[in-house]
Amino acid sequence: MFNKMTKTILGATTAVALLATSAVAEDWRAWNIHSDGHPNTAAMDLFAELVNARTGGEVNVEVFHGGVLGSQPDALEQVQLGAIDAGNFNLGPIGPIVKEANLVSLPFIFRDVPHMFRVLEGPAGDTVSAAMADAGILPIGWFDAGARSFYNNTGPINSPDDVAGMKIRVMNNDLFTGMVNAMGGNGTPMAFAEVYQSLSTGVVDGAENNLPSFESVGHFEVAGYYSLSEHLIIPECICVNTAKFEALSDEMQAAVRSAAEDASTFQHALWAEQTEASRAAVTAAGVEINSIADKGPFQAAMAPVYADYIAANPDMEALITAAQETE
Ligand code: GTR
Repeated sequence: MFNKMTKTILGATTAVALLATSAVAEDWRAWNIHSDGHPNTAAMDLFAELVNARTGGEVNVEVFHGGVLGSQPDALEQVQLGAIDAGNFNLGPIGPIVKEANLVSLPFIFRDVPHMFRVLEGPAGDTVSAAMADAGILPIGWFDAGARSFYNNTGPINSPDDVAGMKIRVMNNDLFTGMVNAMGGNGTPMAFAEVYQSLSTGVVDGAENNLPSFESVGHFEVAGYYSLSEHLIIPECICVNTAKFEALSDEMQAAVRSAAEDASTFQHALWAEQTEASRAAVTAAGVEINSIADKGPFQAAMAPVYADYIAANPDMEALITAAQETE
């Protein structure tokens, strides 16, 4: 399926590539935390291929997979500085840099993934995108990252009480630490690359992520219980250093944007497939996946997280209401 979709998309690029002018070529280094076999890696490879083809070689993207260019918070700083040009980023770690991005990192703010995309494509999403662009991190495509759920090596989680007392790794954002702490757990920010080791040595009892990431980096080998709390539905972006993007001609900007859009469409299809494949793979490996009949107590436990957040960021309240009221 990869090949067929890739060929169709590449077939449509020839005409656009002819638009390319003969300006000096530039090389963009792009960050990706994932390795081979993860949908975002295939989508970032397609993005690079399409940019190179559609700009007629005026922009050459090289993607560095596996997080070799650094941790996600460091890489984001590098994008702001222009030392890294682009990448596939999760909006979770963008929240500490761009306040508006925190809208999508509030636990249970979205009803499901389609709701999240409707918000992102509406006025609230425009506000988030504009704030990111102002901070130097311009989103030009949106990836599906499903929903994040808790996993651990002690037993199934069915209520917030089951999280109490557990040390849970979270991404770097105070909202996530607050989320786990509000259930009586101990939210522990840590780089993604350190989670496997920390789970296996008992430095943390659990973590939280979507099924494809839970599988792709082997966390299922060291955490046998995956509980479908689906507490965070955070999108990811293809983001570019704003100044670099704006320095391109209109034609080149359109070519890069269309590459990001097509790579995102491709990613969404792969994501749906991979989520099911990962579910099957981890189950076959002996992981116990449990659904949670009543998520109400988890949502109720988030009341202080929202209250504290809005008290500290009163200007975010309108955006939060707009997202919640989006049909
Ligand atoms: C993954 C996401 C990564 C990274 C990671 C994490 O699902 O794609 O960008 O944020 O989670 O937990 O750090």
